[in-house]
Amino acid sequence: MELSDKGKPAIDILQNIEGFIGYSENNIPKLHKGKSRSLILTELEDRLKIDLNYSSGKVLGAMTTPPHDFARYIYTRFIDRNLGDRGLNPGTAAIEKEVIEMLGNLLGDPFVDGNITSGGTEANIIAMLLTKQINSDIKEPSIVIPESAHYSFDKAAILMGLKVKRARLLPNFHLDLNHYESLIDDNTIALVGILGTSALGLIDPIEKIGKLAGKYNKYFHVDAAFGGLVVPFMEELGYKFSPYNLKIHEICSYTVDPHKMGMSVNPSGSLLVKNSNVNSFKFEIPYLAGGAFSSYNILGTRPGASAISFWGLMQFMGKQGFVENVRHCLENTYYLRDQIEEISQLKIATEPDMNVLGIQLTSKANMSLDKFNSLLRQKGWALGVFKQWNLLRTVMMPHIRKSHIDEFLKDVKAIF
Ligand code: 0PR
Repeated sequence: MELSDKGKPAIDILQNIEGFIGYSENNIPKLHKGKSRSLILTELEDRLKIDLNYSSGKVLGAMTTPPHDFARYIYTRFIDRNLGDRGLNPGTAAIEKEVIEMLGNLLGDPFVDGNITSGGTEANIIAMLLTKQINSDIKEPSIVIPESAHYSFDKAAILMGLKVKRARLLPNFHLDLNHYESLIDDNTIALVGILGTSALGLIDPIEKIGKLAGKYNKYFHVDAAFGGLVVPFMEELGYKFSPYNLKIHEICSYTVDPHKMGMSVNPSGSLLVKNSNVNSFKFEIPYLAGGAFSSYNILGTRPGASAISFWGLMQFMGKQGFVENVRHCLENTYYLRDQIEEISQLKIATEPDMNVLGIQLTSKANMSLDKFNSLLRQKGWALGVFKQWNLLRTVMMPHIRKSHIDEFLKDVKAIF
């Protein structure tokens, strides 16, 4: 049957094509024949069953977790607030400012400016845009990032025509600071350090990078999308860290994501900006109904409910609530680490700095990482895969229970 058959309804033609599986309902139903809510909800429940669910524990390698119930409630209640036009929503704008101050306070400096963003990607891109504007006289701008930096910096580089210089990692996956420094030159417009790398949750030497930023007079951005809401709470639990927070005066901006370890709703990131170091370059839209306001965002219309929910969640949980949550995540991390060390076919990639644990195969496994991962996937386990470092990532997010880890280990042992 040819597609060009004339005189036949299109659907008849389609039905004769190998692989045709049925009518796809990608048209809006005719208005007068809209379906009932319950029918639609039943259909959605049914269709979305194939999405992995967090309560199964199988989402063992992602940096997301179901948002806290109270954050969900607040989000839906105030879902109509648009921070893109702050003058129309002065209450929401004030709440956003308080959230930024609270995050700043947690990270060592309440006198920061900033905004809630759609996530870490947007925050990192804005930071690169800020330094690009500040250094507009540099014709071939480049940024120096650790090899372990998130893809958002590559996206920023593509968007702004930046050259990316990647500093090597040492065998233990920590940053090779000597190599990092060797990449800095006159064209460098940003130094980036990470608090909680995507692959292994490792902490870069933030204070030392700050010293380099001072020495070479460079813009310094810290990507604490994950670790920004982990490390301060670990300190409360007695863990000691070399200086990492906004008290380091060379830092210009800082990314922290409430939708990761802040247990808030998607989308919720944030960019904290140190006014003292950044000559307040903001985007101003003059024609808005609520009046001209400027912000650091790339998005226009943006969910005020993200700011409001995280404000409510911080009030509700208090510092102690987050501390307990982090304690639970760390207990699971160390439990998994100890168990992995008992399995001769596996080893940990490096000692964890927070609740992210990398797993590698030993020669005893006699199997490729791809094969191991696909066997785990067949059993439903979703881990992060970092092929360049031959490791699988597990993230002990708040929804993970010890019983999930035991299930995982049972399946792992059955593979060998
Ligand atoms: N900075 C770091 C250090 C990150 O790990 C991430 C993303 C970002 C920035 C960007 O954040 P957004 O995704 O909010 O823009 N970290 C997660 C990761 O790469 C993103 C993610 C989350 C991916 C859940 C998959 C997933 O299922 O793992």
